[in-house]
Amino acid sequence: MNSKRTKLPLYIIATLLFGIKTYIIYRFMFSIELDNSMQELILFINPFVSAFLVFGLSVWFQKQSRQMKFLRYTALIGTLILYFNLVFYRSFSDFITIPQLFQGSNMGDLGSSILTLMKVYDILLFADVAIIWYLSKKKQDVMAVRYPKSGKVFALAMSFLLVAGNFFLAEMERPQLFTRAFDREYLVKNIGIFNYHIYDAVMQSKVKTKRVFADENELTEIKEYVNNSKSKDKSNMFRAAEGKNLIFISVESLQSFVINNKVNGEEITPFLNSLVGDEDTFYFNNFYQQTMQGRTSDSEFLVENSLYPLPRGAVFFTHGRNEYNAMPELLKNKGYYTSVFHANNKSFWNRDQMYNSLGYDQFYGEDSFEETAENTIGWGLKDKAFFEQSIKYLQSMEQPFYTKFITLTNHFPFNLEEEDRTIEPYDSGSATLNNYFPTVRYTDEALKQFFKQLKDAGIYEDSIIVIMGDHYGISENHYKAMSQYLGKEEITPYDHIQLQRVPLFIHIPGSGKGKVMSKVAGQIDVKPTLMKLLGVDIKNDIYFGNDLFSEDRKGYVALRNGDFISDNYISTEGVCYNRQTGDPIEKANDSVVKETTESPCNPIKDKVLKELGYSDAIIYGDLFRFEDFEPETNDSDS
Ligand code: GP9
Ligand code: MN
Repeated sequence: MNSKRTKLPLYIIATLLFGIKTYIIYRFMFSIELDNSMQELILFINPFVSAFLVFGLSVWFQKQSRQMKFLRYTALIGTLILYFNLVFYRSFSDFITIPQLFQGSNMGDLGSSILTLMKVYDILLFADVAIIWYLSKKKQDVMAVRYPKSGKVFALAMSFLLVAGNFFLAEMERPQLFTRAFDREYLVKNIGIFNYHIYDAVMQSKVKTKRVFADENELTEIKEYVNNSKSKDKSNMFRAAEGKNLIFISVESLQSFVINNKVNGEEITPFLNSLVGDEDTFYFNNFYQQTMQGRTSDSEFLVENSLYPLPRGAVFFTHGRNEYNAMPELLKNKGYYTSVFHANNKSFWNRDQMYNSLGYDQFYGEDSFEETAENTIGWGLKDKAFFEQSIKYLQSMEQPFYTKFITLTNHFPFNLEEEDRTIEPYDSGSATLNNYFPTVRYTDEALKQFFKQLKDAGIYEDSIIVIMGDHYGISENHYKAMSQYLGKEEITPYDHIQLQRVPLFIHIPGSGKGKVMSKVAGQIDVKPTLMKLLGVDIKNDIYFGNDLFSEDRKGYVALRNGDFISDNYISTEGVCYNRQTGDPIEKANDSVVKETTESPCNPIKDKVLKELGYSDAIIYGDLFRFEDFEPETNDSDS
């Protein structure tokens, strides 16, 4: 009988047919962006790897008929999964996630338009299933395999090896692909749609269990802590901007070290520098970014909620469906119209979903802007075009409004065309640092133009404008060049913490009270500060920041890894430094104080860790679903 068998068993044929079909769908039916040949290669490989992983399991069936049946049905089910995703994608430009599948409204939308989303030629996507079906019925004898145990084990080992190889390449191409829980498009592009669904299912069940075991009483202790750490006094800025529009600009990768600084003898940020010391602007020069793996999205999370992002993964992605009591919702209750402008794909960082949970009315994503070859670079629309194209939306927007703008041009690797460069790159061993300066300058100019456009549109006077850097742009990999630029021998752990400072400007036209504020502050403080400025009642809110205009403050800023900056100390890598001098705190016998009981950093460290833990408990347990945040009275004053 064996002599009759072909060299090409059905499970191999199925792998090839299904693999090539999947590749065609990825490449030509989903609009997956491929930036380099490595990504092309990974996208080509992963369909075959996934197909082999599944079809390869068929060799374990003793009975030929079972083997054939397994291949028929897995090919059919696999194709249906692909096809559902395709139909869904045609409507939402996104891949299905498990929670979405159970979200009635999305599926309802899809239901009504489903016929328009299906094309006649889609039938061709089932061609391989038909072939596999036919061969499995008619050629069972020649196409089934009967491997000895070792052959079966070999097939299994092969498939694991291929998967490992695929994941290795993916991790190389996109480091921390899994822990950073990126965009779904990145996952699909790198590990394929089937592995993506498995990943999604694992994530989902992890999130669900933590949530299931959470209970309402956990909030009691947290509330007590939070109420003790809130600012209690009423600052002279309380309600200073009541009724004004809030225009919040999150500036990509803008760090504080460029402010009032020069490169090649030229100012880097002339416009922002003009705001420092301006009578209508509060500039915070000791303001720290507190993000983790979720980068821009983490900084958004900090700002909107005054809660900490998660120690791993992006909370936007992992807890996009939680209950929050965020700025958009609070402002909406006060009659504001709330929106976000960001010229990137809407599902990036799961923003489309998260913005709903945060209570935004509208998200102007990539599809609200006109992109051409001239007005885009790197990550997409250039900042100048971005602001320019946004003005028309602002002009027709109901006031008061809260809008958040997220810029893009100053993103790693800081590409900029020659004609957009108004200052020359720096000259060091790091192209990243070198090119950072001209893109920062470009964004500075875009901001200057935007202020003018707001004035011309008659929006400026009735608005307050907040400008904040989202996170660092220059990573530790470029610290050699950085030390050269800063004229230091090396970047020490203390310097590294100081490089986590990002600018915060609060510009209030007509205020006249503007000044430079040097108190230690962080992104966690933005929400209470702005809410008090706009006269929003947050007495019953649960948050970890302080009002930056208040005198009653905790006196420290916690970084997500447990490091902190306090009024007097900086704690990092287990060493306590004097914040002013940068010197490690010394013991009498000259040795550096490690963070033991004798270290002055120690009591603060305890609070920091406690606070981070409370914030995590809120998110993992989705504890806000148990809380009713309604303010007690309408005219409450804090
Ligand atoms: C992407 C933009 C940049 O939409 O916000 O994200 P980042 O890589 O900085 O987190
Ligand atoms: Mn960013």
